[in-house]
Amino acid sequence: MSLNLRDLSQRSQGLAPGHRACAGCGFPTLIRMLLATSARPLVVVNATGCLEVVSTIYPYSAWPVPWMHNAFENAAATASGVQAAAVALQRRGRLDRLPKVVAIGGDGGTYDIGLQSLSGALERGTDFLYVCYNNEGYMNTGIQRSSATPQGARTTTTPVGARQLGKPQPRKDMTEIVAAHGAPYVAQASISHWGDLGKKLQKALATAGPTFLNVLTPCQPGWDYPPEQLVQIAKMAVETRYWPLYEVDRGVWRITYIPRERTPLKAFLEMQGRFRHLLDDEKVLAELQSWVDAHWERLEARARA
Ligand SMILES: Cc1ncc(C[n+]2csc(CCOP(=O)(O)OP(=O)(O)O)c2C)c(N)n1
Repeated sequence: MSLNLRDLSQRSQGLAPGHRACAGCGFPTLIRMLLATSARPLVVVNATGCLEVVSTIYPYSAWPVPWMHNAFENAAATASGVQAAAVALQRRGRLDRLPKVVAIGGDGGTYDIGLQSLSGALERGTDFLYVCYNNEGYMNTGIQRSSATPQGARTTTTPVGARQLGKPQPRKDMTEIVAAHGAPYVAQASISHWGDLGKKLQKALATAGPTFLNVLTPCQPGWDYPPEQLVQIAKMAVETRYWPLYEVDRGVWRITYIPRERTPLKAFLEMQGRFRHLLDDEKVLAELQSWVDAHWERLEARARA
């Protein structure tokens, strides 16, 4: 299936208009791309979080495909059960085409609470795609920190004051953790780079076995930016190398977009209120920059190997 803008714009929008995501929210773009790029029927399993809440306010649903809500901690386990059921139904002649099962969770549901069930499904080799829509916090319950929240960010549980400048710890590297399970296709993407995201979705959907996509989807109230700057912020995350775009395809690491210039991390931080308290602190800025540089160098080394 081709991936050009004209074709995409003529395809069904997928997610119905009238979902209740905030203005300036990142994940509706991701969900539309997922639904537009899939060549096979999908069954979606959705962990608790903003996406589930805003797209399925009873008795309405914005989803054009079979969709199941499940508890926070077991999206991947539920997906494994749905996948096994689909195979059994097909074996009995009650299903013509095997659907692709897609589990979707926020970073809280993926990095923290759902990690054990995700790890189990990866280890069992379940044939499914897991998509983490990563807004770097527990946004649905009022902006608490998650292990995906970057160091220095202000959240309600990592406040800014005399004793602490936002979150003390750096974010967990979930993409590497999944890659370490040996899943056949693992990638990091951003809603700002739609072509790259679309290709990764297509690859992940077409690969047998467990596949994983970690997609940066900014959150307007949590990150505190003007809604119309959604795409520019996601783009700046990539340009500053804060959010590298890469894939691990059957163990081969490849950076899929290399920014032409070394844009300082500050350019990403200053677009958002959650980092406002850091902008005059040269020492903290240098620390955060060196964390980004070290991560990028490690990624480059893996891609060269
Ligand atoms: C086991 C469990 N713990 C806590 C909650 C309360 N809860 C509902 S949504 C949510 C935050 C979800 O965060 P994330 O997965 O990052 O998704 P987002 O809200 O950012 O979309 C929490 C803590 C819950 N439903 N179940």
